[in-house]
Amino acid sequence: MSPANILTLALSKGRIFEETLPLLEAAGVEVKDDPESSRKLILETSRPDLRIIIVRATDVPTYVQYGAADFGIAGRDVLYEHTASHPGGLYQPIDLNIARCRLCVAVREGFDYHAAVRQGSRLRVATKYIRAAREHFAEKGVHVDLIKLYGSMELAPLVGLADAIVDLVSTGNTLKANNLVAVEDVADISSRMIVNRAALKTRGLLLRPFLDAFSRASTEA
Ligand code: PRT
Ligand code: MG
Repeated sequence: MSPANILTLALSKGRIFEETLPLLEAAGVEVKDDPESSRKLILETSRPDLRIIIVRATDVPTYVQYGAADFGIAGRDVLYEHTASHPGGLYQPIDLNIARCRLCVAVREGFDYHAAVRQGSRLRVATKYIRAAREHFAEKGVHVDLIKLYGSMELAPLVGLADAIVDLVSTGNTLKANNLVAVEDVADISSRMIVNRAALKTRGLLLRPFLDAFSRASTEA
């Protein structure tokens, strides 16, 4: 548990941290360290009652669920996979509209995905997003064997590990650089504020002003 009179916010470094800074600023919070250059994992802020912990993007829901962080920010992609094994564990009050991208099916240029689907072929699909992929293909009635990967999904179709991948795309540059093309959308992705359910009850007074400020700042943006 984080100390009684201090709130702990869990963030991942990189795009989520960067896109959260303006929201923190709107809530009157300045962060004292830069996670890219500092090796610190606990960052102080200009507010004595708020600290930030830096964890892997996929670990943010875990820290919040167990109450080691009172609140956090995580992508809908990460939350969807997390809630597959922890249903109902997290309160997800606000879509912050940051770190936006699309979850897509992508294949090697020249692979006729739609023809393969029409013919009822069984496809091998590599992904980090097993739940989202399973539900997407089940809904479309496409037969797939899913292969779980933890990163660099773009490589899988190039070396014959899979026919297709389900991965996040923002600019599309990574797909293009690897001669891959997106052939189907699975979901629109943005990041959400998540809150520990017990913290909301016991520290609601401390939390509420931050939730309100983030909510206001994200709708204004
Ligand atoms: O990178 P690391 O392995 O440490 O962790 P992570 O990939 O889980 O975290 P991070 O910080 O990269 O992403 C955090 C969250 O940002 C994700 O959970 C998404 O909700 C969101 N997000 C938004 C993205 C992207 N855009 C995105 N483009 N996450 C990943 N990417 C990847 C994409 O898969 C591709 O491989 O970035 C690469 C470049 O994308 P293009 O299309 O711009 O070339
Ligand atoms: Mg990444």
